[in-house]
Amino acid sequence: MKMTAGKLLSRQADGPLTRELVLEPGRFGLGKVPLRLAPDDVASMVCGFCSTGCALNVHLRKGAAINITPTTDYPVNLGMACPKGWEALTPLAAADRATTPLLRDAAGATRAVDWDTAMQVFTLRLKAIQDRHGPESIAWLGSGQITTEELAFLGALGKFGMGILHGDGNTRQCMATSVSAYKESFGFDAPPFTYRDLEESDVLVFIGSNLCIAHPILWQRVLRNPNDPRIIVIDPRRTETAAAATSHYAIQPKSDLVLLYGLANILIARGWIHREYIAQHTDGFDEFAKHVQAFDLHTVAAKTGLTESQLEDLASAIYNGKRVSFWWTMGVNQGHEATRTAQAVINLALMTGNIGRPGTGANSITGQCNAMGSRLFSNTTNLLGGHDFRNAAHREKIALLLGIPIERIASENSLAYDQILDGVERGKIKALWIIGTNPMHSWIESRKLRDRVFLKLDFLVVQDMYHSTETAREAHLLLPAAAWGEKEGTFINSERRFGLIKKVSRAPGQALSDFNIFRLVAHYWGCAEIFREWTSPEAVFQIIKRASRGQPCDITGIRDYRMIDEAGGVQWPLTEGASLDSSERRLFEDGRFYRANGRARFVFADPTPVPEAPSREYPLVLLTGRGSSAQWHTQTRTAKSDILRQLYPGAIYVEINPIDAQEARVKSHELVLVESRRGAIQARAVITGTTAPGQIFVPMHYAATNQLTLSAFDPDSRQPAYKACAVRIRALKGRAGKKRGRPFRRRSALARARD
Ligand SMILES: Nc1nc2c(c(=O)[nH]1)N[C@H]1C(S)=C(S)[C@@H](COP(=O)(O)OP(=O)(O)OC[C@H]3O[C@@H](n4cnc5c(=O)[nH]c(N)nc54)[C@H](O)[C@@H]3O)O[C@H]1N2
Ligand SMILES: Nc1nc2c(c(=O)[nH]1)N[C@H]1C(S)=C(S)[C@@H](COP(=O)(O)OP(=O)(O)OC[C@H]3O[C@@H](n4cnc5c(=O)[nH]c(N)nc54)[C@H](O)[C@@H]3O)O[C@H]1N2
Ligand code: SF4
Ligand SMILES: [Mo]
Repeated sequence: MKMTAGKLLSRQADGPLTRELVLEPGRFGLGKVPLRLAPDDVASMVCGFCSTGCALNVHLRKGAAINITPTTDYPVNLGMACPKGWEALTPLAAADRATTPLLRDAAGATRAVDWDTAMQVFTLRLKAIQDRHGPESIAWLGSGQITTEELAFLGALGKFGMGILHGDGNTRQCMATSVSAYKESFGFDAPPFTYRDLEESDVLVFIGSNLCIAHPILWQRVLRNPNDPRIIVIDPRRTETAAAATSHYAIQPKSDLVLLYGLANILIARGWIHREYIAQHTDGFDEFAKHVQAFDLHTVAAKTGLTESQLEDLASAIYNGKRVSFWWTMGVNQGHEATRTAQAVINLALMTGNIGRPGTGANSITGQCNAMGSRLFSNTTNLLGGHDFRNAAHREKIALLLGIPIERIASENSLAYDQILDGVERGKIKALWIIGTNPMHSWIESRKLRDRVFLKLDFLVVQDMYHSTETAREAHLLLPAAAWGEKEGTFINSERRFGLIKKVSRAPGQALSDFNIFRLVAHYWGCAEIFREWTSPEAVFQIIKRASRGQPCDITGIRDYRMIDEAGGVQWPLTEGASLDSSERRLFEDGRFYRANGRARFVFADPTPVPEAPSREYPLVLLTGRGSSAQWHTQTRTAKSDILRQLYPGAIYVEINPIDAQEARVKSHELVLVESRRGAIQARAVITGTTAPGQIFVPMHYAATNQLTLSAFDPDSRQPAYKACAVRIRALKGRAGKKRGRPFRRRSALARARD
């Protein structure tokens, strides 16, 4: 149902408004922060796309940002940048920037309104819903692409100021699995590595990571490795990374857990393990060793599609390496048993003593520029600074620190993203506030989201830099946000490094930084008192510091923004008084983990069946993921650059193996119908050996892709399993454009393997 101004008023009339609004618009002049840089300055700041966290020099002329070059003396990228970084200024100037708040009117059309009207509508509507249906009736979805200070503000405002119980973010789509895995295994969400480890290993194992495309500058770091390293890629597809590796193990999709247990079994059986390390620093090894005995060579080969000798090679590469590092990304995190799979990677590193030394580690590479900020400071999956909502002492600590009554801090965790959407579908959650994410495109099984979830909402607020995104177009109220380059704050990259972003450009029209929007909301909601100290991003950074004290992510030793700027970023932890003696630091060098007894834990479970195995009717496995280094997610930003647009196919395409293409009578560049039980889409055929027979690949950057995917989640992390569901293909044109192709019937290798 679309909300209209008319409906809004009638809802206000029939919904009791028990609280009074605080309206002092005249007094609340936010103004625009003046540029602090000199008109012809060069400002170095971290990139706003991926979690690599490269530093870019933005060149100003007469106060206008005109060009970008990569920063040469930054420890992350050493003068390199990928196409997105070079083109980072272009999306700011796009014609579809949201420049004023937009409110949907009675006819369903939107009209521009001023901030006062927008904030009145926002507050009245949400308070009316909350008063009538209780604190569980509104929720927010945030983003790993806004600053740490903005995430902390949103989390504190939502939970402590507005009394919202449920808030989550797009980090759930991406990193929830690593968070759960690290928490259980290490006692804290702590990726242990520093990027230098990429250069110091002699064996690098990449599991479900297409580093060349998704983290191109990290791949450059691998190429700088002077040890002639053995690079191993475990991925069903022969990706750019797999093709460049020493060896590629093309496993059957979602057979990773079996593979990793099988490798553990070989290593244990041959005594290729580090007994001393296991005894001194870990718990649960004996049970684990017993558990993996069932994963014998024969069974593992049959389930993974690898040969027994490939398995033995892989195990001996791990054994023979002096410094073995394991790296994983979405091929692991986005699966139905993802947390256990990530932990199986961790187990391999622990049992071989490959952790806490240069060139080693069980290393999850994160995704978005500030996924790490979201993981620790967004007050969603954990209480500010990696604390626990369910722990009374933690609640007391944070209440004291923020000067709020402890009753304002819920003693329960928030619902996860998918549970929030379920709540909407069941009519329990009536309003959503979506900030810096585009779920209409990126969420799994998007038809369901459109037809069964969003339709149920009484009120949808979207806060985005563009008015044109798939999600913004559904909004009852759109709040125009300033973007990267138009505001300041910090991002935390994959190796735990705080980096700075700066304001080098003015936001268009009335757009405000997310930070200032949150300040406005606090004011109009009537809870600005709690946020007296939250006057600027840097003031909030000081609050975050205090919240981190005594935690593994303690950053009380980072003085201020200037220190981050001058040091080339600072990795957590840095405790008060500690000196920053190295620009690249890794965790666990002393073998002490964050669990109460200081030991890491072997966590494991039995493998479970995939939620939707290929069948006669839908014989192929659909893989999805990143398509090129020039495309970013739902393409709201990268599609705005003429230069980037030349670097990838403009229309949706599907990669099909030649054998499957022949069987379905599909020719190169022809249109293909790709169908799952959820939907059917058309895509251009790219016939390639990259995907194995029985599998197809469709990039996630085109909105149609998620019409095919199936709502299935890892039970521990509740991260969506984007990477495997059953589909079929059909040629839309026959050979000479006359006949329709016959439906594709061959049994996939996976289906056969599961028999
Ligand atoms: N250019 C570009 N870079 C990006 C992004 C972007 O949109 N564009 N997004 C960023 C974000 S948020 C993220 S999370 C990262 C993602 O970075 P990656 O995880 O590296 O990227 P994906 O392509 O999603 O998935 C990686 C690989 O997993 C493989 N895979 C699929 N199923 C399985 C399986 O069952 N087992 C194994 N072992 N592998 C499997 C896929 O074939 C794919 O090659 O990239 C970040 N970097
Ligand atoms: N099929 C399939 N689906 C996937 C994946 C997959 O591998 N396969 N990967 C998943 C993963 S890992 C991820 S991380 C998600 C990403 O999914 P999304 O988060 O939906 O993707 P983005 O396009 O990055 O969306 C960010 C939004 O924020 C806006 N924005 C940018 N900067 C700002 C800002 O400073 N403030 C505000 N308010 N808005 C801003 C952008 O315009 C855009 O609309 O997609 C997931 N979806
Ligand atoms: S690799 Fe990532 S951080 Fe570096 S320039 Fe490219 S998108 Fe930006
Ligand atoms: Mo992601």
